[in-house]
Amino acid sequence: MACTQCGVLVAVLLAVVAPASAKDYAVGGASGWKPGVDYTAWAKDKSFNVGDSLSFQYSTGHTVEEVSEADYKACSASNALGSYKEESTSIPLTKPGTRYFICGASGHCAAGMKLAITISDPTAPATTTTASPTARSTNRPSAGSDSDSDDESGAAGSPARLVTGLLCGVMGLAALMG
Ligand SMILES: [Cu+2]
Repeated sequence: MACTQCGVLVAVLLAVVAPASAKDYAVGGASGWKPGVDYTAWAKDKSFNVGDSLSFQYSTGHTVEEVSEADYKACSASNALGSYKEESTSIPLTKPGTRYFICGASGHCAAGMKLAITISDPTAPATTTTASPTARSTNRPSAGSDSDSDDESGAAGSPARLVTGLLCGVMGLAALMG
């Protein structure tokens, strides 16, 4: 079909749509940010990505201090990179790496109010390239199904294909009406 611009449009659309999958993690789940919660266990089964955010909910007397790894291990808030005490603190995860948070109230870090998370960048160039373009190489001269690759991507590309189809429809309409 004559839809040469669709590829570009889809790329733009996907780039716009992708951040919608960002997650906001309530630290500690229903427990919130308080002593006696195992935040290592809480974080264990979660994967934090750039674009997600952490939400700390706590009562007065507690704080959220972002600290270095060494200060995390030492439970020291005296060189905090960021300090929050609003009882509701949202931390946007803007770049990959490991970040450390503790409570600055005396003894609370030692009592468990410490959280370390590792943030990944899902858009990093890792496995995003498509499979090798050699699929149409020399063997099998008349297999019948090696015409142009319309049917090959199957389920893997279906959201993108759906968007493509929609766009093509809209553009077709526009063309008809113009
Ligand atoms: Cu505390």
